[in-house]
Amino acid sequence: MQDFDIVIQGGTIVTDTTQTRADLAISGERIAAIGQGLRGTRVIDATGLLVMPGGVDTHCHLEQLRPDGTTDEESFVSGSISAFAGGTTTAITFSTQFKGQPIAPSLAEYRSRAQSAMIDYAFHQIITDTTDEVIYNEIPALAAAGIMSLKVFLTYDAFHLDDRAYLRTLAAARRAGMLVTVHCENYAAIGWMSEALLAAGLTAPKYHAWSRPVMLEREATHRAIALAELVDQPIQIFHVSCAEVAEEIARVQARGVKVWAETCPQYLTLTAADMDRAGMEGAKYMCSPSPRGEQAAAGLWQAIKNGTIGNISSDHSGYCMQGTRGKRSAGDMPAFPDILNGVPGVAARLPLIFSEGVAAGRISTCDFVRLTATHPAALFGLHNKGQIAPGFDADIVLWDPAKTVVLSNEVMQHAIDYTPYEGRAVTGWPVLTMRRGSVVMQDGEVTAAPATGRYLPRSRYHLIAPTGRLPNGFDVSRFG
Ligand code: DUC
Ligand code: ZN
Ligand code: ZN
Repeated sequence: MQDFDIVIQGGTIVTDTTQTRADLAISGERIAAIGQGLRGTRVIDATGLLVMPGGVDTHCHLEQLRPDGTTDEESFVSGSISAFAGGTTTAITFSTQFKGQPIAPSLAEYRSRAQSAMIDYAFHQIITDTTDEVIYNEIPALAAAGIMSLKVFLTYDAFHLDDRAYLRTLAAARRAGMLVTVHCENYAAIGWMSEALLAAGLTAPKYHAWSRPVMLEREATHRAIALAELVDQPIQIFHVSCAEVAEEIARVQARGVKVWAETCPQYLTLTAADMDRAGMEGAKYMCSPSPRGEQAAAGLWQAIKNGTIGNISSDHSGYCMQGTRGKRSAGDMPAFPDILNGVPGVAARLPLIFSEGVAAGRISTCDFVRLTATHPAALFGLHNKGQIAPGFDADIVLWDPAKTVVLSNEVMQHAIDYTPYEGRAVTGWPVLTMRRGSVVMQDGEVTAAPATGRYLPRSRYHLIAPTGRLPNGFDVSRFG
């Protein structure tokens, strides 16, 4: 019998649909075989462990550029270390267009920075300014460069697209065969609410949640979907925070509209009450949409179980509590609208979802793999990722389902100076991470060298093709 480069022996192989006691063989960078009694030059003992695809995190902010020429604090190197520590091997990160500027220069800068990554990576392109040049030349050029997903924000001064700009982006994406991801919150209402809260002297972090209640996410989600239906452009709704929003999505999914949904661990584990702490402490839990009430997590788990939500990403968006580039970039005790929104979570994602999902009996181990690796990879056209089968990249995590770990900032191994999950105990832990056949983390020690990650260009794929159902049969994207 042939000797493979590596054989992982004695574990339980988990895919999105099956769970089998078998050996897994790797040749070079790829999975070569699954079977019994496989022989390898190197043998890894996985007795008592789950053998799962490395996590695919399709929403992860690393070294994101800022308009002033600086970047967010989590670099591609530190973010890769944190990803590997938490069992994730692939991430989609964000290239940003700045208002008043073309895409190409910031994309070139971002691509160059990304070369230091150790994870394999692809990009979403954030669209903030829909000039004719962007719509008719730069978006098609993105597709040619393998960037097949756009992100648009329906809120934030610096990013917000109005309905017409959103429609132009949808039409351009349809022509280019891309998926559009959408941050759904009502811009005008949040601005108006925030001004009123400040006028009333309500400035603390907890008022972040008051400034953007559920109906503002629900309304924007409804509008984002309705306009996508007008154009017949598939979309994924980012970071769904509660059942009321999931219900908007479920209703149109039932009609066959191509709308997918993502949620994140913070909406399953944190609540608005976490922001109600003294001083700046509450800012540690501030993200957008806001964490919701006590009942939100139960509603989201229901939407996960019934298939409305198929992707659980981290939305890793880390900002330090100390220093001048993070949560305090506008001062020591800024009012809530001036505090950067986001929480770190690329390392915590898989352990939190395994613990709250599988160990707590809410989802199966196969569901876990589907939600955190297989479906996100398929939805975003990462065709060699997210599955354990011959021919796929040998991105593997060996997972101890019984190991209990108390989360701490040190364990996260990121560049951010806190974790919102400090002190939380989880059951289930990654003990070894392999990226394309190389062990990159074992027992918490990350060994990958910078610049060993690979850019993953994508091309057109069927899953995100338009449905062909157009109002009055008129394809507005050919003219609009
Ligand atoms: N939306 C994101 O997707 N990430 C960070 C902040 C935000 O509002
Ligand atoms: Zn967002
Ligand atoms: Zn994000």
